[in-house]
Amino acid sequence: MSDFRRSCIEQTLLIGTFAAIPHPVAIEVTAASGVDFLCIDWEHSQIGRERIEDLIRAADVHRVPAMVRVPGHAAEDIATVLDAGAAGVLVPRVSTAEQARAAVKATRYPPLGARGVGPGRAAAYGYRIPDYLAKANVELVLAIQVETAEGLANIAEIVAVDGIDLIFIGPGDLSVSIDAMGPAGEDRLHAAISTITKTALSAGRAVGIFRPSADDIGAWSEAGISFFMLASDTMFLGAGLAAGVDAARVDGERVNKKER
Ligand code: 3PY
Ligand code: MG
Repeated sequence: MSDFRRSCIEQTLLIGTFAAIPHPVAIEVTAASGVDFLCIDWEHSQIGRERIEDLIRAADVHRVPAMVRVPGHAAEDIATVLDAGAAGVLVPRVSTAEQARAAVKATRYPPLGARGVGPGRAAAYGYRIPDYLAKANVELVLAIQVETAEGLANIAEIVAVDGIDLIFIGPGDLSVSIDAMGPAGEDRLHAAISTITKTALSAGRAVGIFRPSADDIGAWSEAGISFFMLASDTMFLGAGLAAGVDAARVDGERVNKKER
């Protein structure tokens, strides 16, 4: 089994981030930061299919597992990113056990699933297909997102689906879907996240969540969540730049009193 999948399944603390900047330089900078993994976000950023393979390659240079969040449930998209060498896949908006089973079918080779065999990068462009077939089912991480009211209602059936490694909570979509946005919805959102977490953990599934900042990682770890997607490269770039500009302005204006 890959170290990445073992760590996911054994619920070791893992800290990663979304990669939304479609350039290998951004991937290399992110990979060198000390993250345990990164997740190329094909759902919410403008990244083309060919570029995804180059982004995975850039993460591989640093030996950081790169998973990909696919845009939807299409088996072809899951096959594409796995053929490109992704360490795992994150499938968004899984709301029923049937959708969870379809994700397993697309990710796993027979007998667990029905993924097609091909000469992609993951199989050394066709030179190591038998080697890849022998290890893919045990090495690849399959994470599904539960982030809708329907998914919340069906959580017990979803977590019971064999072949899923990790239930990943998307608090943004979940808050919109259950009408729990903003401070007024905080308690309801918290309760929904706790329900998903407890149900998944009691079925033996690891749990992950997106957090925009590191402030409450400890609190969610105490609740049993072990896999954290901390913001994204674009969010860190924006926050880092804004903090630097603010600090420079304060220090500069301390001595430069001229009006703008
Ligand atoms: C959400 O918050 O909806 C997400 O999908 C975060 O990854
Ligand atoms: Mg979402």
